Formats: sequence, structure tokens, C-alpha cells
Amino acid sequence: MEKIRQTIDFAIERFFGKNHLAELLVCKTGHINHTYFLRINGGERPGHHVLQKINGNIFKKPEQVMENIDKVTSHIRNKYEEAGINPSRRVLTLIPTTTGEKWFVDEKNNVWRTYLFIENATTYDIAQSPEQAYQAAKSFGDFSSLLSDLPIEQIHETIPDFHNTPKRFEQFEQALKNASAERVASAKSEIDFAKSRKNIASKLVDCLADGSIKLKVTHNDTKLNNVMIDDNSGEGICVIDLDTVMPGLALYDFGDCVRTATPTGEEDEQNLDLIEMDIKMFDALVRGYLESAGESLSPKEIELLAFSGKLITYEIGLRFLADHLNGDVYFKTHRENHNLDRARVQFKLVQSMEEQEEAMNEIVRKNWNGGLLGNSAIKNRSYKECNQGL
Ligand code: GN1
Ligand code: MG
Repeated sequence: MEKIRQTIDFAIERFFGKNHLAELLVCKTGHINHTYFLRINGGERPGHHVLQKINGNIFKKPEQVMENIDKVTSHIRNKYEEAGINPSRRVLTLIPTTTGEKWFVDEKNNVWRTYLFIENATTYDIAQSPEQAYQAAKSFGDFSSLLSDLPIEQIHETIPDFHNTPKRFEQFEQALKNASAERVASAKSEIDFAKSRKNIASKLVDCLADGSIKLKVTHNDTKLNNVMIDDNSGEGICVIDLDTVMPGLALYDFGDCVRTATPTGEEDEQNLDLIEMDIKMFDALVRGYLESAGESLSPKEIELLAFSGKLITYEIGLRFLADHLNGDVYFKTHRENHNLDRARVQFKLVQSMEEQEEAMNEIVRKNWNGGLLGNSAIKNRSYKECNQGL
């Protein structure tokens, strides 16, 4: 611990100078990076900040991650400024080191970065109301719209095949081959479940191959808790966790909202009776996403909105299960069988979505035909008008 603390202190010094740290809190959420909340006293940048060490085992080219983040946040910031909106609570702000670099590489090649902390806003692991789900989907849809004119070639693919469900299935099969007998036995019914849904895995990559859906600059980790909700207005104000911004498919982004904003329980809940897909939340997500990003969706994308929720939930379930079989080497775990518990929740959700698939598709049709996009007031609304009052 002493050693880790020294490394953290050293990083803090690089961003804020010596002797300005008043308080340091370790953030417990997030399965990959190390995150710390700082209160800085005095110096040039007093106030709250978020310091993060990028996990170099997972992000093999962390500098490319930072280049993507820099590009995307600058692009969004410019749009807000052009529209006369103060961007400081609307997009993440990178804090440079005392010598002006946008990130800091320590002697072990770890990449550290600091963001301005957004005050008076909260993230939620479980949606508290349909309104909140709506706000989250709208924020991710706005994020996508704001980036729609950023040339995709300018963005690095930092983790190849990140959302490629057939590849994730192969990785699961590989893990199964290498797993200990004990781990295989512990996950027997989850392994059977994973195999039984293999037929859905390639749907989106097939659509990409036949041209009915296209690559866009996407977020790729659109969990509910990656949107900050303003404490006063309840509005989604800022999309966070930009590490996986890459060329990708909008449907995986919408799908991950469904995976994380519709469940009635936690991602690692042990009592599966508490886990269902709440269709009221799904309805709110569809409205929020269509209102903000619907114009840019192809008919095929609209048709597959409900399916995308099931697909990514299945994919993340495969990843948790593979990690359990591999001996918990990827996602941080905090108890025995943690990844297995997470996989179980994902598969329970897949089942719940299968049971409600017709109703989900009906909601998409109703909102689409019902004029959410046919509404010219929305269609023709300028960016500034979209953000009026925010
Ligand atoms: C990881 O660490 P976190 O929570 O931001 C993972 C996502 C998964 C998610 C599951 C780089 O994200 O892909 O969907 O866990 N990030 C990476 O909750 O693998
Ligand atoms: Mg993430």
C-alpha cells in the first residue's frame, strides 16, 4: 500500500505540484482502471478532480486512448462553444500536467490522466425512474450526434474487435477449453445457456458486412453509470468514461443502455429473482435515443434496437463467463465467483428480454411511427435549440 501511495502521490505532484493534496478517495466502481477523487488546496488548480491510471494490461496502447479522448472532447467542446453554451459541465475536461502535457507516463509506462470533477451531479448503477433512463439515452444519443461529423479515420481502434460478438463467442470457447474442471463444473448451466444462443451472435457484424448498418464514432461503454445526472434538474449532463471511444456500431451503444438501465437489480446481484428487464425503462430509452440520435439511424438500425439490448447483454455475459473460466484475469473481482454471478445476471436478463421481445419491438414501432422522428420540430431543431435551457 505504501508503494502504491507513493506512486499516486508522485502522479498528483505532476498535475498539481507539491503539497496541495487535501483529500484522496479511492473510487470503487469500474472494473478496469484505477480511479481516485482528489481535493486540491491552493496551487493553480484548487478544487475537486478525478485522477485515473489507465490499465495497461487491457489498453495496450494507452497513448492512443488519450489521443482519442483529446480529439473527442475537443470536438464536443467546440460545438458547445459555437452554440454559446458553457461546456465545462457538458464534456470532460482534461487537466494538463504542470509542464503542459495532457497526460503523464510514469517510469513503469503507466499512463495517468486527470479530469475536472463535475460538481452537483451523480451517476446511478440502477435507474431510479423512467425519466432518468430517458435522460441517459438522450445523453448518449446527443454524444453520438455531436460526433457524427468527426471523421472516423481520425479515431484509433484501441481494442480490436471490442464489440464483435462472434469473436467474443470464440474467446468463450477458448476459455472453456483451457478452464479447470472445477470452474467448468461451477458454471455448467451458464455454459449451456451461452452455447444455446450462439445463433444470435453474428447478427450485427453480418449487417455491417452487407452494408445495412455503418461504422460510426461510438462510445462502446454506454452504461447507465457513465452518464452524470444533474442533481438539481435531473438532466443527463455529461457522458463520461471515454476510454473505449472507437469506430463501432451505434446499436451496441444503444444496446448497452438497455443492458444497464432496464434491470431491476445490480449487475452482480446474487438473487436472480430480483432481476428482470423493466419495459417501462426500455420505453424511456427508446424515446430518449430516437429524439437525440434517431435521424442518423438507418431503417435496419431502428428495426434492431430491441434486439441490440439482448445481443450486448448476451455478449457481456459471455465475457464475464469467459473470465470466470479463465480464473478472473480481466475484470476486477471482489468476491469468489464474482464473474460467474455477473454472467448469471446477464443471462437472466437475456431471458427476460426474450420473454418481452414482442412488446419491446412494439414500443420501437410505436415511437418511430408515432412521429418521434417525423416530428419536424425535432428534426429541424438546431443544436442550440436542442439544448435550450440547459
Ligand atoms: C468494463 O470498467 P468499466 O465498468 O468501465 C468493460 C466494459 C463492460 C463493463 C461491464 C474496457 O467497463 O466493456 O461492458 O466492464 N470495459 C472494458 O460492466 O473492457
Ligand atoms: Mg469503461
